[in-house]
Amino acid sequence: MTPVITAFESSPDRGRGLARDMQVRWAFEEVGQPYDVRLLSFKAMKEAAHIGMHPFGQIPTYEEDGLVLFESGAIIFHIAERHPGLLPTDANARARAISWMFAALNTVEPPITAREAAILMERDQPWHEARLPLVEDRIRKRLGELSARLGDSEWLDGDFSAGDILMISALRRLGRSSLLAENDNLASYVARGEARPAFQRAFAAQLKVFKAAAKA
Ligand code: GTB
Repeated sequence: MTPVITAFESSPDRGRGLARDMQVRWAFEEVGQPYDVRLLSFKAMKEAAHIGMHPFGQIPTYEEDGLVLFESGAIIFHIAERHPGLLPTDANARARAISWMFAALNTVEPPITAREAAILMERDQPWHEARLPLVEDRIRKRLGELSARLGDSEWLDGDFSAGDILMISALRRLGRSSLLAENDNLASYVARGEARPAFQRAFAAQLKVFKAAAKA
């Protein structure tokens, strides 16, 4: 069976490829695995049929031959385990690439999503003006550390891996903020990821969905 993932019927990111189906699409494209997409409205995401697949009523999910997965990191790990190309075969190098997957999700992305929440949901709070610079400093610290580790390397640890998909996806969430540009090598790293043909195909696919929804 062709794997099926879920995605927003009309993404609030307006086609910028920031919703988390994007990194799953990217992983599929990197390994050459065709996939289908089931689009969901916000209402459908909170209905029993979807909650049965995703306890938190979110996208993305993954379905294949009776297996249902949620959490983009777990889905990408599953794809990477099933197909060559996203995790090294050498056991130690593979373990290091998996560490980078966790680092992206658990260490680098949290302050970035906290900033998004501050901007999108906390703007009216009396403490917003004081909190935002604190959150941004936390991001700056992490990006400085990541930048120092990446140095002049092309990817995080040798060949491109699932760790790079997740790290670049986390950094892309900074959008047009100047935070990324403060570290030239991180801005170039993201640009290198975005230039990959697999990224381009994944981006075009999610943009097509957004444009179709906007027309309807
Ligand atoms: N930890 C989970 C994972 O990695 O899969 C998080 C999944 C998640 O946050 N899903 C979001 C969702 O379903 C969409 S991707 N939200 C609806 C809800 O919770 O009710 C996050 C996202 C949403 C919107 C933008 N944007 O507009 O730019 C970017 C990212």
